[in-house]
Amino acid sequence: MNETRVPGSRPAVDSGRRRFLIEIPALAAAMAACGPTEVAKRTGATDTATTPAAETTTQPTQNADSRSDTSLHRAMPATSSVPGASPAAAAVPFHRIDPTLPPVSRERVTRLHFTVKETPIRVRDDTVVAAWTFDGDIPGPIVHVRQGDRVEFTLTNAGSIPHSMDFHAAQLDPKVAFRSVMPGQSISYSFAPRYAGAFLYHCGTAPVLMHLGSGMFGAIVVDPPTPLPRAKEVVLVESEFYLGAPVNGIAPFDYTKMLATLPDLFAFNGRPAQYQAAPIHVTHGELVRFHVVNAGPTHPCAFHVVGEQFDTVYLGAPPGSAIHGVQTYSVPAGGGMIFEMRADHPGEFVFVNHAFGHGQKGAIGTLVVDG
Ligand SMILES: [Cu+2]
Repeated sequence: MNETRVPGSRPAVDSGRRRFLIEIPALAAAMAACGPTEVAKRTGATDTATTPAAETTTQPTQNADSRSDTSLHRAMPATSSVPGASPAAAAVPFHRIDPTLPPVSRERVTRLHFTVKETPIRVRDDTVVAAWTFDGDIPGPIVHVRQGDRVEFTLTNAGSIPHSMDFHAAQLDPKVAFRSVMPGQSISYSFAPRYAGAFLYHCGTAPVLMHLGSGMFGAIVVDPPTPLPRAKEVVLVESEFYLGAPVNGIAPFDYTKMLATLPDLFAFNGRPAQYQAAPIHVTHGELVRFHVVNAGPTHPCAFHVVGEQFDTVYLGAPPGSAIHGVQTYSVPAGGGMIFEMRADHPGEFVFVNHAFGHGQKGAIGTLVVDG
């Protein structure tokens, strides 16, 4: 923003949807909190957050992004939307999300540039949602790096309201690195993961429940310095859907329902039951490693494979924190764990959130062990 005003007050000049949004006190406060220049000045050189875009605000430092400021909640839009020209719901195609963990780069520096896109996404044959996304999909791209390697990250906000990025694999001042970025603006920061594991990333703009619950999340997998044994590695990001009545065939995410914490649907990788329709295949005898990240935003994921046991579950950074001979283990909302099993019996094995009301709503899939 390049104007100075008190959070919650009306801007001197604005128009269209932007004006409508900014007249909502919550959004005005959130947008006012996005002036990073003063924040960066105050925080010194302890992190690498920078602001490529020129912003000249003299707004007093705030961070609506990471505080539980309930006053911000009252005037938030109650549902997500996808402003601007968007395809008709019927024209939005379905695609399965490939759960395969991409190979880790040989480079010691990983450069990521994500773009926020507010866009309709077909999550089932009969359901198109008004999603807020990283790079246009739910979940965002799978990131795979090594412990200690540097991640240089840039977020560009091509959406209509402020958004941000909170990497759970990073240890940074959230007021700086995870602050909101205005529409049309970018933010950059870097970090070197201290621990290996399967971590969540998500938008941290207030109210986080609304942004996380509207599709703004993904997984970053951090390998330990000594790689784990070779395996078929898949990433499953569980999430919940709280949907309002469709408008022109597109169902918005519903904040009131998010607060009520009774989801309409669950999913692994953004599509309810997609791996029942198109299972994940592994080879007989193969070690299978599930990186299970729970985006929530609210419920745990009691991860279980019917007819199998986990030889190892890494509760924290592998190879430490391992427990063995596990039937089910809950991944908390905002957490990630690594589950290993040996595919030593051919057949079809259902993996599920064993909180079965949640499994029944879509947190379920099939692992086929080809004989
Ligand atoms: Cu957001």
